[in-house]
Amino acid sequence: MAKPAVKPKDESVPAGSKSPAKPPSPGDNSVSIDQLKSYYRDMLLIRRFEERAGQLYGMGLIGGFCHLYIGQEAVVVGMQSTIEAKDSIITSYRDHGHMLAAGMDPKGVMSELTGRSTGYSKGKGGSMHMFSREKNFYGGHGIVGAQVPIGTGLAFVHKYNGDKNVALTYFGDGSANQGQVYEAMNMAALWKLPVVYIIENNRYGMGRLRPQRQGPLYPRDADLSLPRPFDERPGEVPDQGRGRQVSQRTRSDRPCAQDPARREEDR
Ligand SMILES: Cc1ncc(C[n+]2csc(CCOP(=O)(O)OP(=O)(O)O)c2C)c(N)n1
Ligand SMILES: [Mg+2]
Repeated sequence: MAKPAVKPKDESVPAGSKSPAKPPSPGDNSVSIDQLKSYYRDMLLIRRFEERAGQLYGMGLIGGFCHLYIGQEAVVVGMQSTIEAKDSIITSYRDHGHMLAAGMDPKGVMSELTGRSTGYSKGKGGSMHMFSREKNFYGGHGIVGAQVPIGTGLAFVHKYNGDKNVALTYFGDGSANQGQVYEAMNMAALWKLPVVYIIENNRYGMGRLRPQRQGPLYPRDADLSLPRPFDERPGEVPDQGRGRQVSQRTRSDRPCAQDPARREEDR
């Protein structure tokens, strides 16, 4: 098996553009071979990192929880490629891939997993509790859905400061029914906050298959007039153009147009 391409620690490299490939310009949905290769390398780094973390966990060298991101690599690499260095990122406890995609040092993440003082939280946080102000990565949250109001708060800060940055807020399909998720989304809609909510639908709530009858994962309430430009389905090839469109529209503080077809479908 190929050795993971561990990149040298370089905190000056911005999140989402750490790869050598030139980031695409706004409105340009084409993807070059170099970009595809760099996305593939980023996904492979996450996969190899997680395989190794799984091994170390099995050997008892990682204490506490260790939630792997195997199979979901394309979600975070795709979305990170649509944002800029100062944009904020926040996610759930399944966070190793997000940290690597944000440009955090794999050695720092692995050190944290194995409880070393050289880890991102000095070895005291473990898998679910790592942060990097330099990479604008705000965790790593073990309470299901807790990162959604916090991510919405990060978006409030961006709006308040007028810095034109966005907050990417990732959460799982098993969190989508939480009350705090809807409360946060309601405030985001009312205040037109620059937040992009990404539901990572792996069809599981941790280890339990989520019942299909749960219904749609996105807001169902007509009063919650959030823009909902697209929803990805498991196995669908991530479309960077659409991802970029969402990030850019959110950044420019112009809510996306409602999708009347989708609204009709919900009735
Ligand atoms: C508030 C709260 N309730 C319950 C739990 C227990 N719990 C841990 S993971 C999980 C399921 C989360 O599923 P999802 O958001 O889809 O994440 P996935 O594991 O699929 O990535 C639950 C209910 C928790 N951590 N926090
Ligand atoms: Mg899930």
